[in-house]
Amino acid sequence: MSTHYRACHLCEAICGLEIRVEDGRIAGIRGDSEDPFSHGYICPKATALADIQEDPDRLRRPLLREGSTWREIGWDEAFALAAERLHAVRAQHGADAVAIYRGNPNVHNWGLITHANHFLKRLGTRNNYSATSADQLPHHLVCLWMYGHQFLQPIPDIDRSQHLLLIGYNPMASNGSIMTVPDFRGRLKALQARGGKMVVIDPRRTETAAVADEHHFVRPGSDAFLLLALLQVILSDGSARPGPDGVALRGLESLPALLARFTPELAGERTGIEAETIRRIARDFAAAPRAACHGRMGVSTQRFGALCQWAIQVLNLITGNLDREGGTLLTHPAVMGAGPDDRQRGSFGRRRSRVRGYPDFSGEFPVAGLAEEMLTPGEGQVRALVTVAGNPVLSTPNGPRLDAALAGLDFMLAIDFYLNETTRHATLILPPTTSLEHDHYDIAFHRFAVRNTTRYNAPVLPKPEGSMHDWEIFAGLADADARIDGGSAPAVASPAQMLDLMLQSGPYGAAAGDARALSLAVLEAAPHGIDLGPLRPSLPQRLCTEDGGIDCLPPLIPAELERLWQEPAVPAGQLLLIGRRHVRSNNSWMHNSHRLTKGPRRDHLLAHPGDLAARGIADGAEVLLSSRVGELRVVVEASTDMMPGSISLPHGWGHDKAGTRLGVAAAQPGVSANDLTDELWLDELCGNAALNGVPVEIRPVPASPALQSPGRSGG
Ligand SMILES: Nc1nc2c(c(=O)[nH]1)N[C@H]1C(S)=C(S)[C@@H](COP(=O)(O)OP(=O)(O)OC[C@H]3O[C@@H](n4cnc5c(=O)[nH]c(N)nc54)[C@H](O)[C@@H]3O)O[C@H]1N2
Ligand SMILES: Nc1nc2c(c(=O)[nH]1)N[C@H]1C(S)=C(S)[C@@H](COP(=O)(O)OP(=O)(O)OC[C@H]3O[C@@H](n4cnc5c(=O)[nH]c(N)nc54)[C@H](O)[C@@H]3O)O[C@H]1N2
Ligand code: SF4
Ligand SMILES: [Mo]
Repeated sequence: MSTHYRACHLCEAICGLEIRVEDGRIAGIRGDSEDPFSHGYICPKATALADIQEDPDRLRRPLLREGSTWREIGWDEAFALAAERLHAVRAQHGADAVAIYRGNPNVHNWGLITHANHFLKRLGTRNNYSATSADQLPHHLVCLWMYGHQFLQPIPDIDRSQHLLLIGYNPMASNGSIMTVPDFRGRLKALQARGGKMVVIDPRRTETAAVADEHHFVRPGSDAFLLLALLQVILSDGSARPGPDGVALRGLESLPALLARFTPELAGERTGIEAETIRRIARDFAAAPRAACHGRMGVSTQRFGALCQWAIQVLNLITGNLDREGGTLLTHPAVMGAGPDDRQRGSFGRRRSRVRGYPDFSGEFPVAGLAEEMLTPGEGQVRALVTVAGNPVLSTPNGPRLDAALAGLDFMLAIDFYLNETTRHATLILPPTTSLEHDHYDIAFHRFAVRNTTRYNAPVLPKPEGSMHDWEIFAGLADADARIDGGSAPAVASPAQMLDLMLQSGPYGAAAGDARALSLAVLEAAPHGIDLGPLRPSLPQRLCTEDGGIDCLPPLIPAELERLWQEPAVPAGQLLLIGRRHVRSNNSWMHNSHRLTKGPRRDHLLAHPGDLAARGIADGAEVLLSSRVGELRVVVEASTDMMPGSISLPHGWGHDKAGTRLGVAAAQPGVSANDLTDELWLDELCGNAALNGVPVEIRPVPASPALQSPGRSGG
């Protein structure tokens, strides 16, 4: 028996794990009580790492599709075939005919971060897509505009804050987002014990709302009115104390006039929160000694997502909480910290997408436009796709349209260890090792953590014979691609070798004269991780704007304010669809784990009893749920935790697409919320998918002789 320490890579909380291995198999997983950041906290998903490891459905060898049958082939043959087919598409139709989609685990498995471009850049396509544009794109855009860098994201300093205002964010289920916060519950209890308070704004009384001091229902998609009213109250009260001191705050003086018309009365009509309550929320926030506002999926993926994220930054800034202990602060990670010296600042609108002219962000187009690039003929039409760790048929708006588009491609390559709703369209699937079979460093999420820590862990299990790590797959593909032109790809260092260099030359490395002199060897000797201290103020030094100040009023914001002003009110009786996450479910995968999927169903619709009664629908009935793009059958549960007019369905389910072999999930397939979300329902400013606030209708299933089981019945 052996014991291993390891950071969990499944979500953003990066909890420390203690993993016992017996006879080459995982015998137990529990929290690593010596992790200086998570202190032993874990959630139920961590133990399901054993299920991924053992899952007979997980692919172990390259899989080639011949018509409707699949056969395993060798790696060399697979690399050569992939390179050849992608080369042929480019030779005939040009580089842009190949598109790339990178899914969520790209930021959780470091070999994908360090090595993907070694191959993908060779494809030379401008058709890059990722989960970012169905997620946090507005955060990056606003930080690029205001602070000059997409990754300069101020993080709520929960451990020292006295007041948290959380909007469209459910860390009790998600364990945090753009705020790496292992044991949110424990940290919140400490905040409340020192007299602090948490206010939650959400159309559903969520698990987080249940432990809040105050929860207010908000009409889906209306948060921009609320946030602007909070700013308006604080500015007109004269209680603003903008900061940080010593930083030029460009454009701030224009805000009072621009925001004057966004009153609490208007916000009250639009949001459903009373004007007087809005005034009090604003005054409580402004008066709190140390406060932080954070908004996530609920406000990021809606039609005014970028405007909401801008308003949240301005709220923290005008109350003096930006770059202040207990407010919001930038992190100082051991590697890849954002600052004026790096090249990852980001860019916006340098190019336009071919079909609908959407702007790019940092070289990526909005994923809501991917299907139309495949379906619309003409020069530059996408004819091949490479997916890396993503399942966009279930994850992106109007999944069925993408599903149909994938079926018509000339070639698709998937780098993934499951045959699923998306990868079933591939000609070739290349499965990497599991995360426990390779070493791990969390490159992405130390950068967004509520405390500075660092942690490297060696592989828990040996690399099985004949398997490849993600990074080795990219190296193999790059080589095969180079060979077609008679060359060879440059040799690559391993992720660990790259990490060692980054650590040594980073802010805590010997090169910077730091006493800790971090290196790979130092981290290897400290498998529980190393604490680098609480977040600390760092402005204006870290700002990357041209004049070194903060742009409080980015050029496109006034037009956005006008767009919001013109936004018609939601018609009475209109139902609006919102999303939901559950602590035992992880995006579109891990539904093969019996340990996670057993128990009560979690893929059902939630609606207010009044909305059901008005339509003659009983609690527990099957209903038809429809939007502009589709219709599906689903079981509905009546819940007074829902705001009237809003209706909630989780995403990532819908495992009934033909040709996949998801064992356990097939018994409980669920339906996909993205059969109903709309590829034209976007944040028009940046093209981010508006997955929340989608207009939908429900009706009883008409009495019919041939009753089918729940599933997709349209789209
Ligand atoms: N309606 C609605 N839609 C949503 C959301 C919502 O809230 N509502 N949320 C959105 C958000 S925030 C996100 S991030 C996206 C997520 O959606 P996607 O980007 O599609 O990501 P996942 O659903 O996590 O799919 C992960 C895929 O990666 C594979 N995989 C897992 N680990 C590895 C690995 O180490 N290597 C490789 N090569 N493959 C691996 C899995 O088998 C699976 O196929 O969904 C978005 N879609
Ligand atoms: N267990 C688990 N954890 C996860 C994931 C998972 O799938 N499962 N996914 C991971 C990923 S990829 C991400 S991005 C993070 C996301 O982390 P969170 O942002 O915390 O995710 P959600 O649970 O989707 O929370 C969004 C909340 O917004 C609310 N909401 C919806 N529409 C509106 C609106 O118009 N206004 C307001 N104010 N609220 C609204 C919803 O009711 C919901 O409570 O979670 C990560 N962690
Ligand atoms: S909260 Fe996230 S990181 Fe922590 S154990 Fe659960 S899945 Fe892993
Ligand atoms: Mo996400």
